[in-house]
Amino acid sequence: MTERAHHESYDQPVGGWGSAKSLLKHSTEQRALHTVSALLKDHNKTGGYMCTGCAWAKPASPHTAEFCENGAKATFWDLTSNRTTPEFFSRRTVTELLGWSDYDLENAGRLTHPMRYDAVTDSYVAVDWDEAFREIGEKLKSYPPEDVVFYASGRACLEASYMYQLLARLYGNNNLPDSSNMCHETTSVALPQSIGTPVGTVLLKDFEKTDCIFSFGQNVGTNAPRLLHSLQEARERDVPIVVFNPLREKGWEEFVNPQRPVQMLKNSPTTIATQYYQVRAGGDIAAMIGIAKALLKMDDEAREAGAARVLDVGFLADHTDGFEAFETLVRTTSWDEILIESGLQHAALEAAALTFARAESVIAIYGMGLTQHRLGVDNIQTLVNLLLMRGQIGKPGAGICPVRGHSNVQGQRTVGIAEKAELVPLDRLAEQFGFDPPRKDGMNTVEACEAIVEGRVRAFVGLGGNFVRAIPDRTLMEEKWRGVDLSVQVATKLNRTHLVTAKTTYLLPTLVRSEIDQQESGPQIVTIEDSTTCIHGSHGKFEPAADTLLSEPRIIAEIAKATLPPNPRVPWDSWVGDYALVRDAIEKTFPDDFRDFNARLDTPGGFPRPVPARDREWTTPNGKANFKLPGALSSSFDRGEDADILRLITLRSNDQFNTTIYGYVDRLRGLSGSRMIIMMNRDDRVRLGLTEGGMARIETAVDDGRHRSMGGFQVIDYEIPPGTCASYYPECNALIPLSHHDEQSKTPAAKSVPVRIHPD
Ligand SMILES: Nc1nc2c(c(=O)[nH]1)N[C@H]1C(S)=C(S)[C@@H](COP(=O)(O)OP(=O)(O)OC[C@H]3O[C@@H](n4cnc5c(=O)[nH]c(N)nc54)[C@H](O)[C@@H]3O)O[C@H]1N2
Ligand SMILES: Nc1nc2c(c(=O)[nH]1)N[C@H]1C(S)=C(S)[C@@H](COP(=O)(O)OP(=O)(O)OC[C@H]3O[C@@H](n4cnc5c(=O)[nH]c(N)nc54)[C@H](O)[C@@H]3O)O[C@H]1N2
Ligand SMILES: [Mo]
Repeated sequence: MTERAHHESYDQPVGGWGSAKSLLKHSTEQRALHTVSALLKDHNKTGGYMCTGCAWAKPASPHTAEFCENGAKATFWDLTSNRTTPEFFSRRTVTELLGWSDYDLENAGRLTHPMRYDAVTDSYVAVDWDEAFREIGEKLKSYPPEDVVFYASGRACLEASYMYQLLARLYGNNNLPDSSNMCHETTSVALPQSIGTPVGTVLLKDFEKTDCIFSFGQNVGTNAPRLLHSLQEARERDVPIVVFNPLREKGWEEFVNPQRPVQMLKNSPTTIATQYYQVRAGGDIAAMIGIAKALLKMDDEAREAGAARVLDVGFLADHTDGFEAFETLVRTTSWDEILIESGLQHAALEAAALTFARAESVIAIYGMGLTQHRLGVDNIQTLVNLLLMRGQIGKPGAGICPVRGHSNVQGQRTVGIAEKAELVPLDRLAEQFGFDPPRKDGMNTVEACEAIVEGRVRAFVGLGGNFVRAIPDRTLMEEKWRGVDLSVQVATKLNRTHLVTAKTTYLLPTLVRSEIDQQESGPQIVTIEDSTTCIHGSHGKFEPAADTLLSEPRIIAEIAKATLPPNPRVPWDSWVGDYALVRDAIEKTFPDDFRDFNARLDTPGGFPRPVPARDREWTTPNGKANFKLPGALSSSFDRGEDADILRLITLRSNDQFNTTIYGYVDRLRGLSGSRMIIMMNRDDRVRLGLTEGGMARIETAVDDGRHRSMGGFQVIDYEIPPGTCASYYPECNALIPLSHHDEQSKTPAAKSVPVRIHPD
C-alpha cells in the first residue's frame, strides 16, 4: 500500500455537517443522486423500504429523515449507476481482478448477469439462468449431502431465509453457517443460559423510560448511528451514559443531530457519555467484577446502617439462581487483580457503580467489543449478572440490548438458519412438508472452515456475504478454497470470495432490498427483523439495476427445483409468485412469533416477537434467571510474562460496511489516506522500537505450527490503553488463527489477537 495515512484528531461531533458532506460525496460518486428524495420519503418508514445497513430499530413515529450517514451510504452504493457487466468481465482476467482492492471491486458496481468461471480464459463468462440452475442442480445431486455448505450473510429477507433453510434440510443437512457465527453467536449462546432467550429484551420505548445507560464495546456513531437519536433524547432528560471502550469513539462523546436545524446552525453538540472508561481489550469481565464489588460494598454499608438495600434482594430471591457463588467470586477477587486486568482505576469503577446503583432502571448495550473474545460468552453473562444484581431485566426502561449487525441477521436465525438442530422446530417442518429432516447438527462458520481446510467440503452455496474475506486465517482459507468442487455465490456486487474460485464457480446476481421485486402476483413485500425483535415489511421502490436480475426467493426456488425431487407440499413456484404464501408457511412453522403475519407486517414500528424475559418469565431449564460464573477475569488470552505480546483489536472504520470498503476516510477517528495502519499506545510504540509514522510488521503470537505475519502497517500514536493495539478488519484477517475463537460459541476472537509488532 503506497498511500500514507494521516492522523489529526477530529474536533467535530458525530452527525452535523461532516455527515452531510459525506452524504453529498457518496451520492455523487456513486451517481445515485436519483435516490435522495426517496431517502427522505421511504427509508425505514412504514410502507417504504428498510435500510440494508444496520439492524437498529425503526421507530413507529419516524423522524423526518429516518436514515443516518452510513445507511445513506449503503443505499447509494446499492443503487449505484456503476455496473459489472459481461463486458466488464471480458476485459479482465480473474487473476487481474484478484489484485484489485476491496474498494475497487465493490466500486465496480452491480452485477448484472449470471456468470460462470471459465478456467481456460481465466475469466467470468455470461451464462443463461436456466443453464446455470441445471448444472448447479446436477452437481448438487452428485454429492453426499453432508459435504455441502449453505452459508448465509445477514441481509436476505425472512422469506428468502426460510426457503433457504428448507432447501438445506430437504437436501439433507443442517450445514447452515451464517455471519452471526462470527458476530453475535456469543449472544445466542450466552443469553439462553442466563435468561432463557437468545435475543435482547429491550424495545425502543424502553429508551424513553430508562434512567441510566451502560455501553460496552459498541461503536454507535459508525455502526448504529440512528441509536444516537434515543441517546440524545435520554441525555436531554439528564440520563447518565457510562461507556467502556478501549478507544475514545466519537459517537459516544458528542452528537449534532442533522435533523435539528438550530443545533446544526449553532453546531452545539449534545454530550453523550457522562463517564468514559478506556478499558483494556478483554478487560471487561474485570471491570464488571469491580463494579459488582463496589455494589456489594455499598450494599454492606446500607445493611449496616439500616438503609435501603443496594441489591434487589426480593428479585434475587424470587427470580434468580446462583447469586451466592457469584457473590463469593466477587468478594474473593482482589482489587489488585481487577485493576491490572481492566487497566482502570479503583475510583473509576466505584464511580461507575455509584451511577449504576442510583438508577431505578438501566439498559446495557453491547457489541463486538464483548462478543468477539475467547471468553465472549463469559463477557455477556457477567454483564447480565450485573443487571440481575439490581433486578434490571424485565421491567420498563431496563434490560440487555445486544446491537446486532446485518439488517436481518437476527431474523434469519428466527426463521431457521441455524446449524444447531435443537434451535429449529424440525418436527413441525417434518409435518408441514412431509419429509424427515436431518437431526444431526450441521457446521457453523468455524467448523465449515475447518472442513474446507481438511478437504471435506465439496460445494459451498453463499446467500450473500464475502465469506473468504470475513473469516479468520484468510491465506490458508484461500489456498484450501481451490479444492472445493462447486462454489455458488448469490450476490449484488463483486468481491474477493468470487475471485478465489473453486473448480466450478457461479455468480448469481440478485436484487437489493430497495428495488422493486415484481412477481406473478405483482410487486412483492419482503420482511426483516430488527435488533429489538420487531418485524417490518419492506417495499422496494427503485427499478432493478438490470432486468436480468432474479430475486433471492426465485434463485433459491430454482436451485431447489433443479436439485430436489418434486414434493407437492413445497410449492416453490407459488411461493415465488406470491411471497405472502411464504409468510403463511412461516406462520405455520412459528405460530407464536408470527401470529397474523400478513396482516401485521406494516405495523408502524414493526410488531415485536414475544420475548418471555421481558415479563420476567425465565425459559431456562430451572425456570430462573441464572448468575453464571466467568471462567477467568480476562476474556482475552493469557500472555504470561511476555509484555511484548499485545492484544490486537480488529475493527471497522466509518467508511465501510464489513468487507465493503466505501473509502479511506475514518472521519470520526481523524484517520485517512490508508487502511494499513496500526494504532498504538505511545509507550508501547517507543518500548518496541517503532517510530511514529514508520512502518511495522505484525506477527501473530500463537504457536500452532503456522507462521502468520503481515508487513506494511503505518504506526499511528493513538489514545489506547497500553498492551492494546488496533487495526482494521478485514485487512488483518490473515493474522487471526482459525482456532482463536470464543470457547463456547466458536465466534472468532477478532477483538483480542495476540501479536508482536516489529519495525518493517
Ligand atoms: N456503517 C457500518 N455499520 C455497521 C457495520 C459496518 O461495517 N459499517 N457492520 C454491521 C455489523 S455486521 C456489526 S456486527 C455491527 C458491528 O458494530 P460494533 O459492535 O460497533 O463493532 P466494531 O466496529 O467491530 O467495534 C467494536 C467496538 O468495540 C470496541 N472494543 C474492542 N475490543 C473491546 C473490548 O475488549 N472491550 C470493550 N469494552 N470494547 C472493545 C472497539 O474499540 C469498537 O469501538 O455493526 C453493523 N453496522
Ligand atoms: N477480523 C474481523 N473479522 C470479522 C469481523 C471483525 O470485527 N473483525 N466481523 C465479523 C462480522 S460481525 C460479520 S457480520 C462478518 C461479515 O461477513 P459477511 O456477511 O460474509 O460479509 P459482508 O462484507 O457483509 O458481505 C458483503 C457482500 O455481500 C453481498 N451482498 C450485499 N447485499 C446483498 C444482498 O442483498 N443479497 C445478496 N445475496 N448479497 C448481498 C455483496 O456481494 C457484498 O460484496 O465478518 C466477520 N469478520
Ligand atoms: Mo456482524
